[in-house]
Amino acid sequence: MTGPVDLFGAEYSVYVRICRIVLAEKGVEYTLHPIDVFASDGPPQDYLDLNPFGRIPSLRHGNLVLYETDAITAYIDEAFDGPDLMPAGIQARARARQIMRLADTEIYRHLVWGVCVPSRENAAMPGLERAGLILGELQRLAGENWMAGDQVSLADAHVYPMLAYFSLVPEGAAKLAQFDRLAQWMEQMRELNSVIFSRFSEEKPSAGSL
Ligand SMILES: N[C@@H](CCC(=O)N[C@@H](CS)C(=O)NCC(=O)O)C(=O)O
Repeated sequence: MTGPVDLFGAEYSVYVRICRIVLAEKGVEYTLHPIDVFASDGPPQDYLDLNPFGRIPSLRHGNLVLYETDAITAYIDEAFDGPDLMPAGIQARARARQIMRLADTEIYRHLVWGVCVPSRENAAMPGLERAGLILGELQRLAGENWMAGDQVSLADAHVYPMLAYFSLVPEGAAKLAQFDRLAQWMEQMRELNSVIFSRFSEEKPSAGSL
């Protein structure tokens, strides 16, 4: 399928950033259309035509409109030239999918919404209690250099933005430092152009602290 690629969402969103990392790793040009789901009056009405649930991101390519990040990233990987972003081996692919699910069910819920978001309001961070379990398990499941397989994959793109927010919180950074392979993986990810290009505003050198 041909046609322009349009991504709808906000730069602050972890799920939008996952898609941006994947688009950049594939070398796909796209236009990012800003949609602020947390605006006081909610997302614009015409965005709800793309995603009636009002969540970001959504992707439009030709006449295909998709929402749900794992569907979007799998589509980008399969529809465009560029490096394969799923490992070749069946077991490594299974591991990549498992890690992506784990990111949605545990990391996003407990380490982003249970740590990063409350930290901005100086509120208690209930997710910190679960951080050791989550990070320990993630480190156990992860491959030697990348999350799954021997090169960057959709799983790396899925996990990084969530842990980037977590590591911006001092307590989160301290927890991550206890998991040496994960900490090293974070450093390696920070050097990818796709990750640099999609940095959250808080990660940019001029940013103040959260
Ligand atoms: N399951 C969705 C989750 C997307 C999601 O939760 N996005 C957040 C921003 S990072 C959002 O739109 N939140 C607004 C809301 O839930 O109303 C996906 O994989 O794309």
